[in-house]
Amino acid sequence: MAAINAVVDLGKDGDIAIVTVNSPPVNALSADVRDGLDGAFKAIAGDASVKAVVLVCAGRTFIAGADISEFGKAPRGASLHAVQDAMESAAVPVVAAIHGTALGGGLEVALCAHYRVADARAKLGLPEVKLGLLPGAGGTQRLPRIVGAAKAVEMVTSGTPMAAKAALAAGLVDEIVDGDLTAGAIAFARKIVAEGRPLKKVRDDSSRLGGDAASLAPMFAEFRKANAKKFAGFEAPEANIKCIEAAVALPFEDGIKVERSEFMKLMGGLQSAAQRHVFFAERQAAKIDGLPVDVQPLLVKSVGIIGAGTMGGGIAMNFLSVGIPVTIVETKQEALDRGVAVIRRNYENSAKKGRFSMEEVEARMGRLTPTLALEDLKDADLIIEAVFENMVVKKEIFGKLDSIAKPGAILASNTSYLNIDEIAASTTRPESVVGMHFFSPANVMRLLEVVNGAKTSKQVLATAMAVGKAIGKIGVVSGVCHGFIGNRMLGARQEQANKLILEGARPADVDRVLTDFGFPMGPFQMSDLAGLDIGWSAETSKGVSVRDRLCEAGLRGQKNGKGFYDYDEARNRTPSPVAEQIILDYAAEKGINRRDISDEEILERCLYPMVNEGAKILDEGMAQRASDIDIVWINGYGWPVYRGGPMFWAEHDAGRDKIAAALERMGMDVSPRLKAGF
Ligand code: 3H9
Repeated sequence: MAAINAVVDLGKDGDIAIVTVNSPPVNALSADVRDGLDGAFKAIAGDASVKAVVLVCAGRTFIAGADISEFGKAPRGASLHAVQDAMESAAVPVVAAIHGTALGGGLEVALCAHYRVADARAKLGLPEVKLGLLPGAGGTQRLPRIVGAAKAVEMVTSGTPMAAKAALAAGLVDEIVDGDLTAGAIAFARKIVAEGRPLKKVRDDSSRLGGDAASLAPMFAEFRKANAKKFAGFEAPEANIKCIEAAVALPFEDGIKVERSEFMKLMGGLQSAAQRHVFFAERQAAKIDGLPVDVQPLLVKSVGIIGAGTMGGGIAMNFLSVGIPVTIVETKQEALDRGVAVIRRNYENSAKKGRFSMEEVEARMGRLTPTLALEDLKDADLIIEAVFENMVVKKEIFGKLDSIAKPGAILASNTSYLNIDEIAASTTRPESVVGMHFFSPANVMRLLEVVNGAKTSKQVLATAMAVGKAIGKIGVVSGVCHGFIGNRMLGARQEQANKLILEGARPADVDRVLTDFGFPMGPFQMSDLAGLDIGWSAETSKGVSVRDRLCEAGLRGQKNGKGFYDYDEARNRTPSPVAEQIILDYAAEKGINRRDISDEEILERCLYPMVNEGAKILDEGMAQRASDIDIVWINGYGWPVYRGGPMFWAEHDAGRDKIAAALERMGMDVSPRLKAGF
């Protein structure tokens, strides 16, 4: 085997040339890879003894796409299009041998091979939409020519890959290889040479598109309508659809021009920059600053959960679903039974929707041990306390756990506000105590704030992050402060929202401005959903806030159909006149002169203080990096991903200086970072 360069080799097996890409971690199409492929195909073109070519990748995957880290930088190396042309116009058949994930530019390269074979576990897809992009290397024109326009439009707008078996059925791969992929691909190449099969160019065959522009117009119209809500706010899905329409309506070369122009528009836009930022930020969040390389996470083979309420049950499901047994503890049999029943019902509902079988429901439930005895947690590797937010209760539980849990067990609290260090101090092993703050519904929401106490050991912190990953969460490390990263910033937003409705904005105005911005719901819709009476009690209520007054008047939010909004049986909402009057009366009592408040002011007052709080969180070292804050807000609070998170938005859209100036005008204490940079 001869090296073309550091990342591409060219070898031969008799008269079959083998081009191997070896560019860890994911064989992305960096300048070096493109140069290597360019060199390899040039060498092959000059070698008359070659009868066919196999393109294969070393390591864990076939080419996983263009190298995203090169985007936005000056172009370097061979162009991808030149490499694709060289493959497609090769004089001998080219076979792409796919394992792992052939994604984006990777699949687009494979689509320029004349044939494709795949490992049975391989996946093939065009996920560019998730980066605010579209496949810019012919994918929107070639994919529909194989799988049809209807399937292609679904694939490019969802970014969801196709499994090898489905790809075989759709004609996207020609054969599935059992056993060694390279050997299988070589055998396949020999077979097509022996059979004298043609050099199939995907671009030349439009017979599988599924119709012409006129006959497919209703399909596109229907697709847009069905997905309007899902795509709202995003630019990339529509651009992807347009390109598939072009594949149907135009000759290949003209379709490519449409693709190119739409790609360049997206690539130069803020949404793609934001979504690419999020891609890297998500991976960065997993890294713990200053973690010594020799620190290995502990093994977690069994979990104990205290509290079988909504949070405890949701948390338990995460573990049961990935095969980890859970012992769940409650104080009363009735509450325990109710919690277990909710878990079962959730699983059964998923099974009814076809997500998995009823046997799987039983397998998951079989891993759950309900108990009333805290002592039953003595063998658990990880214990997560998920009782209500009360420091006295939590300290008591941790004190007891200290004498029950085995040495080395991790003691975690799901608290969303309280001081982990104070909780840890009720044990003799604060190094084993950590915060694991799940978001509701805990079996669905991807965010996990991992709270690093003053005495939490590095190994325990690393284990909590690793456990999060194992159950499919995105862990973000937070320091100990009131509300940690997410709720602390939420508090800054809520404070302004509460003031705005007294000063003249209506709750529905505040909610509309934030949903127009891209949040799935506004602060008052959120309060209604959570329940206005969380943390409120009739006995202690002093009527000193709008919330107190609403609760005193019997408004509890969605749970009783009355809150800032009235809800009908289908949960449709209309602004509540009762709430409105309570707000007006309260404002009058406080002597507040109500005035018209613009949408712009609502947006600025809700979001700028949040950014400021984020900057303070960085000042205090409570978050490891600004991008972690973005990940918290995108995954825990519905910040629109195409706006990159609050810190990205401040930096690249709203402008840090503008925010700082506005906050000064509001008389707020401004973090110096807002001027200096995050
Ligand atoms: C595209 O192709 C555009 C074209 O249409 C046209 C152009 C003209 N580039 O996720 P992991 C890094 S757009 C650069 O933890 P996994 C990643 O940052 C692209 N780097 O592994 C991480 O680095 P680090 C379309 C990349 O096993 C490391 O690799 N393709 C790229 O859980 C490991 O990643 C995509 O959107 C990349 N393309 O998952 C696919 N991909 O270790 C994006 C990964 O320093 N990639 N890295 O943190 C993925 O979906 C997953 O990485 C993959 C592996 C499924 C492949």
